[in-house]
Amino acid sequence: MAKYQVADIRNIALAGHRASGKTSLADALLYQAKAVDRRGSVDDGTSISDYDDEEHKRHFSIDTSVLHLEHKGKQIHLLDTPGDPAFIGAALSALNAVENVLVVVSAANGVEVNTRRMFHEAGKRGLTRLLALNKLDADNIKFGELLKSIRDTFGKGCVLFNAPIHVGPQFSGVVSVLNPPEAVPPGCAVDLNAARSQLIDAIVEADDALMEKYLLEGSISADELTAALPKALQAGTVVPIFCTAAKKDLGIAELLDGLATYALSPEQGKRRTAKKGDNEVTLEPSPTADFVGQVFKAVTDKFVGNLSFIRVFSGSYKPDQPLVNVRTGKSARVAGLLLMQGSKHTPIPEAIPGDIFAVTKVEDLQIGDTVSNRAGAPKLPVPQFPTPMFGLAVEPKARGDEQKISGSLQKIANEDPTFRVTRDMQTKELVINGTNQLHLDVLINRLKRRFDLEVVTKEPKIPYRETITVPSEGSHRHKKQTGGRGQFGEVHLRIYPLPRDIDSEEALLERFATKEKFEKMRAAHYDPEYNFAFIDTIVGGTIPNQFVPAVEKGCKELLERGALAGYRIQDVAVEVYFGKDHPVDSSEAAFKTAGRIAFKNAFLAARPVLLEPIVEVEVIVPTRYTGAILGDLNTKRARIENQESLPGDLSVITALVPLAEVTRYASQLDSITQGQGSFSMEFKHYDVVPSNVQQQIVSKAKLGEEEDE
Ligand SMILES: Nc1nc2c(ncn2[C@@H]2O[C@H](COP(=O)(O)OP(=O)(O)OP(=O)(O)O)[C@@H](O)[C@H]2O)c(=O)[nH]1
Ligand SMILES: [Mg+2]
Repeated sequence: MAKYQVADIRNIALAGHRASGKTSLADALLYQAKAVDRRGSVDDGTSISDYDDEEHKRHFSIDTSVLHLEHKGKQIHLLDTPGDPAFIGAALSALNAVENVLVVVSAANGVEVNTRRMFHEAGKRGLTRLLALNKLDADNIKFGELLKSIRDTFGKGCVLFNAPIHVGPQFSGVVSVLNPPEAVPPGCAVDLNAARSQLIDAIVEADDALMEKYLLEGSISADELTAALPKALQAGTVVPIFCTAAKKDLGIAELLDGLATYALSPEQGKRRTAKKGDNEVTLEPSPTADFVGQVFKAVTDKFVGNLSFIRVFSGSYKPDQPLVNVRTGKSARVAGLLLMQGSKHTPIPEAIPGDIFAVTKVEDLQIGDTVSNRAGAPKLPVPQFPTPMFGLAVEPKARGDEQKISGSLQKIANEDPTFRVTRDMQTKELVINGTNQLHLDVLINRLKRRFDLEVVTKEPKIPYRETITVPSEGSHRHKKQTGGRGQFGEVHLRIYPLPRDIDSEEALLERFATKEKFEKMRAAHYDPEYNFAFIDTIVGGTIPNQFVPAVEKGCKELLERGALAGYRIQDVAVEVYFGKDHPVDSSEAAFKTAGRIAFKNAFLAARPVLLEPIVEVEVIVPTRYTGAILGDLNTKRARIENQESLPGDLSVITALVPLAEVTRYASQLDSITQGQGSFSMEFKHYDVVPSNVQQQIVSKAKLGEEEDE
């Protein structure tokens, strides 16, 4: 039996912009709650939460760390997420494991790009949001303006639960707004009465009866307000603000009390739904329900091997039960359940709904996998992550390491949903994709430290795509007579642009490969990866049935190789309708080659174009830089979507820009704004490359004539 009940659990992610003080708050909270016996510090490289060597060296968080503490009878699981957009995958993943998000704002810097991002991501998931205004001890803080900008940006529901006594270097602590003291302490940064009415207004907003009482009687007790809070927090009409200086341990005891008192338990928070066949099932946090959990983090630890972090959504789990991966159906034995404290862990006998624990050495558990203790359990939706678009070609430093490097990079990719490893079919180079340069730098270092493998990187790779704009046709006769048995195969085909919104074989048959359009259709196959259709309308066995799959294979080879400039092909349908064979010389290999070259001939005649990835860039800068930012974006083929002013004399600019133009935006923005701007970038869609740019890319690629091998 666990020491605590489901109602006692509080799962809280710390999120927000880089360097706002999330990790420092985590260290301070752990120490305050006596969950650790020493006070960790980011600056000294002794943080309990940023425990990784790379984190120590760089002084920022790279992955989410999982921590826990007990306070006022509550079991609090804290997930400290990284704030740099490079590691957005880890931060988003953590949001799927909690009911509450404490968005940390640096009082010195105000609202920044990732503050907004995480606040909205939490809202989208129906999570309860709380705010910490940290670094209140820093110089040049204008508290009134800061508060106004927060309320203007995130809504009037953002209300002070406590207020600072002095701000800046004299900041000495906080005073409660909900239960204000009789005498207002000198130096209080706000008018406590006004702050309290704002707080009450926000709370009664979610409760009609209370609102009525308030309007009639003009006052409301602290107890009544507290009782009404869970509903308001659930509805998001109240977003409590706590004031802190993590580095000086000020406001930490009050924040800890606040989290234990106001954060929602798994029973109060929003339920998650899973799918069982076609049915939606709501996962109830009942200890006696069937066990369902989800993996939200996976790492390989030097000492214990692979570690998978699981959040329990319903039912209880004990280590003597099998752990079934619902995706693969595979069942594993676990050695034990671990309660994590950064890099340290203690065994626990059981996990109940809401719990967060880790297991070791279970193979093939990926982020997003649903786990249960029996087969056929409902499956939670796999979380979506931004598509990693920043690519670098890598090459081993030492000869002979190729195999090891691609295998080890694959292991790293399993732990990071925003990292991918592929091979460029044209250049045969290994290409890694991540969110940005910093992200890839960190992972290349990880490759070195963990696997002792070194790579050199080459210029950024843009994942262009090739497609066609009009239907066309092509054929090829592959004939070779080089002593002994010859080779013979002839293929005739037509190709068509395939609409991009087709996403399954059913959709293909319904909307494109219909009997009306392809009267002689014998079969139609769909490949979602390339949005590619292969349609067989061969009459009278001009290509014998046993060779048709080889023709399809040949076409698929071209999809990967590209025809115009060596990039992947997408959005094309191929209709094979005629061919010739030879009773002795025909072979699979011959038809494969004939199919590939016929497709290529048709492709090049179908007004092919290159597509390029377009990203949405959001930039926040002090208003005086707006002109410079817009001017620079204009030279980058950008389409400005929106420009707004933010409180605090800031501007936010959103633009759609070809990825190729912004691979070095981090350093460019820094130099335009002297380091005072921040930005985020996310893949949106593919668009046709302007023809002058296409010419440059195509001539650079200089694809050789297709070998008629
Ligand atoms: N003056 C002051 N500095 C602080 C405070 N809290 C954190 N810092 C400093 O701010 C820097 C960043 O702190 P972190 O705790 O690493 O910030 P973070 O939000 O975890 O950063 P990321 O992990 O990169 O997102 C460190 O140098 C801290 O010492 C504070 O309350 N006051
Ligand atoms: Mg951190």
